[in-house]
Amino acid sequence: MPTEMESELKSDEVPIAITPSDERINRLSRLYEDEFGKKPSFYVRVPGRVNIIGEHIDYCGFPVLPMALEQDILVAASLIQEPAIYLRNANSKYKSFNTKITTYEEIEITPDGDGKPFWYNYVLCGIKGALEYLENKMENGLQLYIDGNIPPASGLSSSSALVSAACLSFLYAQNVSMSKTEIASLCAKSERYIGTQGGGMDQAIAFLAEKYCAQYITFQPLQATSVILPEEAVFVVAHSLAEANKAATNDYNRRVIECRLAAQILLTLSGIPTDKKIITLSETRNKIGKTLKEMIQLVLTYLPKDIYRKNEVCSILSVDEKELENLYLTANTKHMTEFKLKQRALHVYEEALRVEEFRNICSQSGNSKVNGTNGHTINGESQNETLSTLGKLMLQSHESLKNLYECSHTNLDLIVEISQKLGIHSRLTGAGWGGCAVALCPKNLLENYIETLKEEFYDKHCNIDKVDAHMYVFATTPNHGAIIYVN
Ligand code: ADP
Ligand code: NG1
Repeated sequence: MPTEMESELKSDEVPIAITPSDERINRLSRLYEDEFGKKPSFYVRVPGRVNIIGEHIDYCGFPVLPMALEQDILVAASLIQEPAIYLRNANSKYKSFNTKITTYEEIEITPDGDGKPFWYNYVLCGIKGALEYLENKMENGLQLYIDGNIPPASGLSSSSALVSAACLSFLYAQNVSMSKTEIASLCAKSERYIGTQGGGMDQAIAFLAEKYCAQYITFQPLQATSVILPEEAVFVVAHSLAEANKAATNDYNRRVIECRLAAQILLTLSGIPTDKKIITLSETRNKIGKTLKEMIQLVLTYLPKDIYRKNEVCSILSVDEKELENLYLTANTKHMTEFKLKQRALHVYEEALRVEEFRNICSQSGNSKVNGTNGHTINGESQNETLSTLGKLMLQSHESLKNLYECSHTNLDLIVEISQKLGIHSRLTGAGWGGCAVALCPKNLLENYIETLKEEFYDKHCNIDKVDAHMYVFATTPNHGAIIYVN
């Protein structure tokens, strides 16, 4: 089966390579064989990601700047001749699950008793999305064994890696190939079956990532441009030890719909006719035709209040409450009666500006490297200045997420504070309310920085022995995107 696909493979499709023989693959292969009585016929590997800057703006249509991690979801798979999925997980906390598959309409994604999705629902999201794309034409079922090492519910995209790995495995099993951007968009759509209205950053970087560089990702159309990060910078991820499952609360969707309402109001009050369709803050800016800085002023003019009540929003948009709920709110936000529109819109436009600034600084320092006027070695002073400017943008991002977007956590704030005392700037990464912080650390301070976090945060604050803390704080290097391994 893979031979045909391999011969037709285009450069913009997910790469297919010979399965490497490493300890992790070999272990997964043994587990697979013990369970299913045969060796897997292919593997799919999808990385997690850390977002360097551009938080909570992908669903508003603005560019983001993530990179893929070494940590991933690895799936061992083989085809079966019945319309069914058999799911196993190398981590015993994730229980086995089997199900018949007929049509995508019949795949139900329901939460467990705590209102949290069962782990296998993320797999079902990927399969549901793929089946919908295939208009229910399915040739093979699958036996899947999953091994993931991305810290879950921590803002490093474990859920998207799982959804994407399932979707990619299923499409490959049906002999379907797609471009990386097509499959990334399909996976973003598929993950929304879990109930959260994500923007697509995670699935985009999962497929479009390249080794050694971050990606500047734009939406509509989806596109990724490599960003070379300054040579002297190391991005360190530190877990706050607070997990936050996005789909278990309505925190995430609340922010999404507050942005939708802010966008609709800005357009309406600017006198531009709306067709009542959902519009993003980015589309609103395009329609109004203003710069990001001008949009910030417009937010202060048209959305001056700290709190907007439902009836006020209805009256500005000339809709009744039922219409407002049906047009703009999600199942888990319909009951909301108050909205913070100014704060959310300010964060979005200001964060979008920070992403542009961050990218420009990186490309300027990258260009000077190419031209042989490399600031890293020739002028240490200018390199320090670059890192400090980039770090400050990350710190401003954190402050904004904490104060305007209200999605930080006291542990994250403490990590940021401890880092700052060493002159290192950091920010929460991913959705927040817990999860991880990412710090921009100059290479020469790396060892000292990680030791300080182990002592001041993990040991003193969380009672975690310095020796065990290495699991929670690590330096990253940008990794490549999804890949399929065959024999
Ligand atoms: P994240 O920010 O990591 O994407 P989410 O809250 O969106 O966090 O999703 C986390 C959920 O994804 C977990 O609660 C679990 O259900 C699922 N998940 C993550 N990693 C794995 C894994 N290795 N195996 C099974 N399920 C996983
Ligand atoms: P995490 O928390 O890493 O899964 C979520 C969204 C992203 C983006 C960020 C905030 C999903 C699948 N992911 O990421 O699209 O909005 O929050 O920037 O919903």
